[in-house]
Amino acid sequence: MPLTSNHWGIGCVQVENGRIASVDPHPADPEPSPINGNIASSLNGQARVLRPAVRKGWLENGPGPSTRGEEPFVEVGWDTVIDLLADELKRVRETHGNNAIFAGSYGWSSAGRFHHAQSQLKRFLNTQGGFVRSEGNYSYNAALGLMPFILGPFRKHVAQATRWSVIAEHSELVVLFGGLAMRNAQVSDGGIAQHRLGDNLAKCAREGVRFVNFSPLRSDVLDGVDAEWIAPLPGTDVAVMMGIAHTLLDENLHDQKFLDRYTVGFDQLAAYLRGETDGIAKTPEWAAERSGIPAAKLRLLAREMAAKRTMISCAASLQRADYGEQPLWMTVSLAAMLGQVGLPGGGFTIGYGVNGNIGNIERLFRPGALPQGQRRIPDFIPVSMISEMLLHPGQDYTYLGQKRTLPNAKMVWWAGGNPFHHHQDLNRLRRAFATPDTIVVNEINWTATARHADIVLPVAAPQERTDFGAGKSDNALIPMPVCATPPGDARTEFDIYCDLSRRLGNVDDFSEGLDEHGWLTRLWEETRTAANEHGIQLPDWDTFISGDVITLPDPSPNQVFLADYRAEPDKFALPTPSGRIELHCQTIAEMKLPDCLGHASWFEPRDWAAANDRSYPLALVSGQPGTRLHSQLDNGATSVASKINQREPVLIHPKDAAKRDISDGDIVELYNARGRCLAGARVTEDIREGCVFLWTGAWYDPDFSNPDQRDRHGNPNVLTHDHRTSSLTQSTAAHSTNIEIRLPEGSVPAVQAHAPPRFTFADTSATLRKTASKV
Ligand SMILES: Nc1nc2c(c(=O)[nH]1)N[C@H]1C(S)=C(S)[C@@H](COP(=O)(O)OP(=O)(O)OC[C@H]3O[C@@H](n4cnc5c(=O)[nH]c(N)nc54)[C@H](O)[C@@H]3O)O[C@H]1N2
Ligand SMILES: Nc1nc2c(c(=O)[nH]1)N[C@H]1C(S)=C(S)[C@@H](COP(=O)(O)OP(=O)(O)OC[C@H]3O[C@@H](n4cnc5c(=O)[nH]c(N)nc54)[C@H](O)[C@@H]3O)O[C@H]1N2
Ligand SMILES: [Mo]
Repeated sequence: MPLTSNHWGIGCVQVENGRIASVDPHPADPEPSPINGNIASSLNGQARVLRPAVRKGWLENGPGPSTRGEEPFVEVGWDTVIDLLADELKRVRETHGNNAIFAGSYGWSSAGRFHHAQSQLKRFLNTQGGFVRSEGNYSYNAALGLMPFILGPFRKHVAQATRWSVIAEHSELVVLFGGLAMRNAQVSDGGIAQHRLGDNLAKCAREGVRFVNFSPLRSDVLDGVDAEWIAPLPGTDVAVMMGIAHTLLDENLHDQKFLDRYTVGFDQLAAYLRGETDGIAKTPEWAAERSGIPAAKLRLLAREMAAKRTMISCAASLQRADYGEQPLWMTVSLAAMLGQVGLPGGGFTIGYGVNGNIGNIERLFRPGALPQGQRRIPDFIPVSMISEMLLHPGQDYTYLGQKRTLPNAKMVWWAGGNPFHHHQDLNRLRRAFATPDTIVVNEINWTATARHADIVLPVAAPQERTDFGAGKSDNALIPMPVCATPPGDARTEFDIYCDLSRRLGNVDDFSEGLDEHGWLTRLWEETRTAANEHGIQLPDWDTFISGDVITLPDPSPNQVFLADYRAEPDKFALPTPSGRIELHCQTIAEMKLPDCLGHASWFEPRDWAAANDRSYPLALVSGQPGTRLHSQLDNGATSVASKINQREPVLIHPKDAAKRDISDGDIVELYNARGRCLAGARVTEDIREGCVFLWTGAWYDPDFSNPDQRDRHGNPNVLTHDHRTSSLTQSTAAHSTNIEIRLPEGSVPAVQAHAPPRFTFADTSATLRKTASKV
């Protein structure tokens, strides 16, 4: 049976009548992902983009700002759409220049080293004079920005996370801030051949490691490890950590020798904790007022942490929140005070659980991948400033201490991402998406982003093209032979760009004269050469693509984060200005930012700070869904089976539900000043009182007949704000949102997100006649 690889794991593809019938578990994977259950049903579903489609108004009136998302589409042939695109690219380039093309195109797209959607688009546009890109991500952007100032490059450090096998052997206590959700560990970017976290945590449990989980949701840790569950109000972890740190200081439990040798700036932090700088001592009582966690509990935990070999884990979710830099900085500060950084099973890790491989496995070398070509335009935006850029071109902003200006995008091209899933404040994003002249989206399915485009290109899914998979932190090489032909007129993006660059007169710049097979064998040869350098012989392409997964050795099975720095702090000095861990950072202090000071600091989340009248008393957390990857294949069987009355489930505590007459299974309305959505109530004691949890990724389904364009389906991003964490890193802050919830008035409309958009047969417009005459 042919294999396939996705970000959530490998699978064996069953094909019937030329279409994918199911994707079954691979015997090598001990914990196969149920997300595979979405593939066949979604790819054969009615939301599939089958033909190139153009928004009616764009076809009739040409490019220009317009309210998008409501109008019907006209399906056209490939020749027509290639002409329309070639003409529009030329027009934008000639009238406004290449820096009016925004192709940041953020998103996870699909696994596969060659057909990677963003790489294909960026490579193509680089052969056409370039584009404005985006920098960073929605996942751990505050960490990417902050950590180099205080510790070192985050991506490199997260790859060096202490292994769970080391924790099982050496740790006595693991304190988790934001849990370690098994549902998230299904996923690892680029692919994951074997899910190992469950086994490794079971080993910790057998060794008697104690887990404490600070999290609004009890199920954020594997049941088997029997974690103590402590549920602070979301966004108050910094206060909790400060309460613990204050106790260490107060009871002289901090490791002054470690602080002196390995860190700088502890005195400034200590003065802040004692209240010498702002008059507020960050005592456990002070922390209790903010977080709701009793002071006595924090004191006991502080003593236990100092007495035991303790690993502190800070989930990436904590930094996807207002002032998200602070929990990171405070995690590092607290671990430094305990003095166990660099010891086996001690210290801290930021990002366990953000992908299934962190702390479990690493890759040996980088396999071949499609090169994106030479960058032509230096300009970029921090990725979560998309609405800001479209609504306020020319506006100044600060980022990592630099003053920058937002570009003026006339053409937007998105491939492999779903901003109407991933961005915050979708009503604002709709206003932003009305401003460009032209929006192009390549998609498999009619997502909300495709519906907000002018030109939609139907593309092949991973199982409909030949490729090979290799996760960014995995140890497997996975053959991905083509299993089915793409439906309708859908085709690979490589083919589309070949056609388009041929029409624009420079196809060889893009293809280098190679077809799909030529590229795959080139990238595989690069992979073989890299393997050879590690003494590993890989088979030739034909043998590999018709064979099974190849597993490579783990380069560092006993890894301990920062062990080298602890052993020889001068030889392995950190790449910070001082070469030490910066508990106070002079570089950041000198930026004089109002929202990020020179050391870890407490800021109240914005919605709480603004809420004088408490109209929106519930904290909304919108974490990653266990039944899919973000919004991908949301119309697939596993995802659909989890919905309540067609809506995304929202978890609510029995007391909060009772106050509002809400019963389990009810359709409810979530609302605040930014927007409204419907969802299905799941009443459970697993969620903290005062907090509701709505999974991300239900396809945004605005009801245009409703004055507030209420989302019918349960997408949390109609409620979230799109302010950034701080002016230091400009990162998304989705987890800091307050809402209210009620039973909706009157009857509720059916969800329409999984149906195709409206199609029409526009009269053969001037645009069509113009292009037809050229064919
Ligand atoms: N409220 C809230 N919002 C969040 C988050 C949160 O915690 N809360 N989390 C954030 C995080 S961490 C992330 S990473 C983002 C994720 O945001 P995205 O990465 O944008 O989400 P996906 O649903 O993975 O979108 C990928 C899209 O690419 C399409 N696709 C897949 N393969 C291909 C291909 O080969 N070619 C093309 N052209 N398209 C393809 C899929 O159909 C899908 O629509 O969301 C962020 N948004
Ligand atoms: N199945 C599946 N797995 C995925 C993904 C997916 O879409 N589906 N997405 C992947 C991606 S792109 C990413 S970036 C990672 C994200 O990985 P994380 O950032 O770890 O994931 P989240 O689900 O946002 O948050 C994890 C938990 O943090 C808790 N939490 C939220 N706010 C707070 C808070 O203020 N304090 C505390 N103490 N806890 C809080 C929530 O209870 C939540 O369940 O997941 C990856 N894994
Ligand atoms: Mo992410």
